[in-house]
Amino acid sequence: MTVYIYVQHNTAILIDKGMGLLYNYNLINVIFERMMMMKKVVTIQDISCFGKCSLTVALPIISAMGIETAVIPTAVLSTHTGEGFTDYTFRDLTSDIPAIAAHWKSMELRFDALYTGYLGSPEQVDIISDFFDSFGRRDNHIIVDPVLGDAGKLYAGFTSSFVEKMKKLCAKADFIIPNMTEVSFLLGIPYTDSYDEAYVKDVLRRLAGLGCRVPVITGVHFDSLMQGAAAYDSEKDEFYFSFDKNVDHHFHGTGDIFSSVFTGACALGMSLQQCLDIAVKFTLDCIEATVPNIEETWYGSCFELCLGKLIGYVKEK
Ligand code: PXL
Repeated sequence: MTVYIYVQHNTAILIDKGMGLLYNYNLINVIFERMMMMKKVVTIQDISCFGKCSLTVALPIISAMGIETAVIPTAVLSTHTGEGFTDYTFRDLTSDIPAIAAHWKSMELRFDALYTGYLGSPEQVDIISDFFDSFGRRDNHIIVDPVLGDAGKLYAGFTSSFVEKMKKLCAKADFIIPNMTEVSFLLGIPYTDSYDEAYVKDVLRRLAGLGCRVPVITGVHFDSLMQGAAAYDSEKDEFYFSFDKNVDHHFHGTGDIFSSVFTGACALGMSLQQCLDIAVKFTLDCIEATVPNIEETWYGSCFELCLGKLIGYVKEK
């Protein structure tokens, strides 16, 4: 029996040639549409068991955007390594990654976006680079958040050889999403918190020189009123900016929030400007939701309180 399915407007028509039957199934259409629309992302970063960053942020955020989210944990830590935590545990999962990749390859899994965050060791960066070669395609996106540091300093445990490896990984990415600290380490230039638009455009061009198609810088501000992100599409030679209200507080994990929303938006096929706008807006929502809880939630942001809004933003686009 051969069944042909035609999807037209809001209905699916099933035609069984042999029996000459013709069915019109609205319900099937709904399932069919959802299957066709459901995007798949794989995110590769650590699990900080407590501390609201990396996978515990990326997984709920990308899932809330209606995207199937596969994960490869790079390491398990008891907390993140940022300010306020000491004596954390660290279990390296580097040796698990090639076997996971081989299993997935045998199943011919395909992803609409490959998104990396915190990586635990230089060897791990090489393995992820191979993963990009295996799972990158002309029609999917490789997004690298080159997690290296903040406020002018490298995170605990990172060295200049790790920075060199990360630069090579950036060369394979369609999008990289550094903050200004990471920009300074990737380009080998002094960190500055005071700059103008010409400076941002210059460093964006130099980041594209690393080999990635679209560098995106987070936490960009030209005054104390507005904060946002800047991007450069090197193929089109066009710059993009998105700003919203600046809130004078800094919370750990907001870079992970931005990159996760950006990745989700990319996988959903939004334009670069839309990706920037939704990521900037949601990151601000999370910061504003955290301010009243600052005493209790000093180690991360209250993104959980904003997931409903994110679902709304996705529906609007
Ligand atoms: O948010 C970035 C991040 C992710 N994972 C771990 C970290 C950090 C930043 O400090 O320590 C383990």
